[in-house]
Parts: sequence; C-alpha cells; structure tokens
Amino acid sequence: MQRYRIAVIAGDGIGREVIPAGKAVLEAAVAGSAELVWTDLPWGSDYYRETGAMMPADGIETLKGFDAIYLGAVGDPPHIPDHVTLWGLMLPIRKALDMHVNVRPIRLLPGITGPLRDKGPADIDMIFVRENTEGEYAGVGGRIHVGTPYEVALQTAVFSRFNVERVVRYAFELARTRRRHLTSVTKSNAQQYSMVFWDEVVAAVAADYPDVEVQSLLVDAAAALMVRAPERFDVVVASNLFADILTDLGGALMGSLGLAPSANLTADPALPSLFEPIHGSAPDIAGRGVANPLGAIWAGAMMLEHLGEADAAARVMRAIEATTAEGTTLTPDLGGTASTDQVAERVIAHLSA
Ligand code: GGG
Repeated sequence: MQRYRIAVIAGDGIGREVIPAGKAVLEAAVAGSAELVWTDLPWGSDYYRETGAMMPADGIETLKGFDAIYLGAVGDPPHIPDHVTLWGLMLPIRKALDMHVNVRPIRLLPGITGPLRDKGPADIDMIFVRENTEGEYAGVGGRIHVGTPYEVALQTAVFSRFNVERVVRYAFELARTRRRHLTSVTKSNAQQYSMVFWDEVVAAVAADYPDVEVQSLLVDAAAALMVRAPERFDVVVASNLFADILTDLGGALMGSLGLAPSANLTADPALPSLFEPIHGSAPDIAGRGVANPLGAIWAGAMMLEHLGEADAAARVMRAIEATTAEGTTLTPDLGGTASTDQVAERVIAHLSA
C-alpha cells in the first residue's frame, strides 16, 4: 500500500478546527488503498509566544522530508502583528520550497447561491494561477528616517523573467486542459515597468499557445468584470498581490471564503507542495466549532490528486458537492446551523454513498 508522509501545520485560529476535519475526510477517502502518515507540527502563533519564532530554525529542512504539507491558517491579530506571522511561516515556506504557483479554483458548488443570484455553476467556474514567490511579496524594501516627519517606507515589487515566464507557461498549459481561455491581470497603465514587462512575457509565451485565447485586463476592470460577468473568466494569471485580492473576491462569489481551496505547487519534484484553504485564522469565530471546513477539505482533495490518488480526490470532490447540493448540513457562513465536525461527518457519509 502506498504511504504518504504529510506534514500538518494547523496553525492558528480556525486552522485548528478545519484541519482535523479535513484529515478525517481524507483518511476515510483513502481507507484501504493508501496510508496517510500525518506529522503534526505545532508551529504558529503559540509557538511564537513560547520561542520568539513561528517555526524552528531548521523548519524548512524538516519540511523537505515530507511528501506534502497540509496547512490551516496563520495569524493572531491583534496579539501578534499579521506581518510577523505571515513572514515567520507561510511566505518563507513558499519561497524556500520554490512554490512558484498558487492554484486557486473559484467555482460555484451545487446548491450554493452566491451573492450573484442570476449566476449558476456554469457561470462561475475559473481557476486563478497566482505568482507565489515574488512580486509585491518579495520582501524587498525598507524604512528610513523612522519616526520623523521625513520617514519613508519602500516596498519593492520584484518580477524576474525566469519566474514570470514559468508561471505564465503553467497558466497556458492549464488553459489547454480547460476552455482554452486565459486572462492576464495587470495594472500596466500605471505600473509602467513591472506590469509592462509582465505583458511582454505573456505575449512571448502566447506565441507557443496559438490555440489559447488571451484576454488582458487591468486589475480594477477585472474586479468589476468578475462581479458583472464571471462567465468571461476561465484560467486567470496574475501577480502575487492582485491574485491574492481577486481570489478573496472569488471566494465571496462562491458564497463564502470558507469554501475556497489552494495549492502552492513547487517547481522542484523532490520537494513537497503545500495545500491550504485560502481563508485566514478568523479570530472572530475561532474556538466556536462553526468554521466551514469545506475549503480545507477541498484543499485536501487537491493534495490527494497531487500525490497521485486521483480516484480518492475525485470521490472527495463528489462528496463535497453532494453535501452542498443536499444543503441540510452547512455551517453558518452558508446559512446553516451545522458545526465544523458535522459537515465533515456529512462529507464522509457521502464518500461511501
Ligand atoms: N490559509 C492560510 C492563511 O492563513 N491565509 C490567509 C492569508 O493572509 N494569506 C496570505 C497569502 O495567501 O499570501
């Protein structure tokens, strides 16, 4: 039987509620055909309070020993500043393990009516390919004259040809497996260096994909069009910041941010990729057992698919869809009264149906 070593970083807030729910569903999905060997890593804000760091100094080396990483959420505002938690754990992991793309499906699940009442599952079905290691999150910048009236803060966005090209190429390849339509999102009218460069790379790579139609949108127009006509999007490629923002909008279009999954894929086959729901730690509802686990479960399905367990992954997806279509066991964000665990149990029940 195939064994997979999975590092689990439940992290903070509702991450600690949705990840156990996700583990239970994935265990049930592979039962009898594969073994998931979980290693729970107690990293995150509590670890920070105890040690002064979000993860151990050798944390990245530890992660290299696994087949995949399953992550919940990171952040404990207002107790620890968000930039400390994000830069202490998630962003260094993405960079060190060369997780060059962040794949984020945005689609309406059966039975869920999002805020766009006249749009159904055929209209809202897109996948974002988010550049995941540089851009506005490159970590380049600084502050001078701190605390004086002349203080200056710089945050430099970094776009390298090597990286943009491989991310854009990934998006074109993905478009070929779908409706052969790619939207590239920039702000190249205002950002005349980085985003004009991005447009040039897209145009150069597009020459290798004459069968894929390309639409270029400014990020403000893209945000409006996602609400007005989401059916005009299939695969979307965008910078780290723009895709981060637009996928939260996408989560809202799905009916809840709690539904949206993501896969941080490494370019190095010897390294693990990381799978997480896109939502954060949600301190406002943490500890109440009502967080929506479906985004974490869906991220788990993406992990199974990535590990080569396509059958189990498809069964998890069908069970998620059966749960939302049925509509009797949903968390409060979707208008229901069920707990996190009850939703996971319902998904497990649908696995064997
Ligand atoms: N599920 C992981 C999480 O905590 N996401 C919230 C967040 O702020 N993410 C930032 C990012 O994806 O770059």
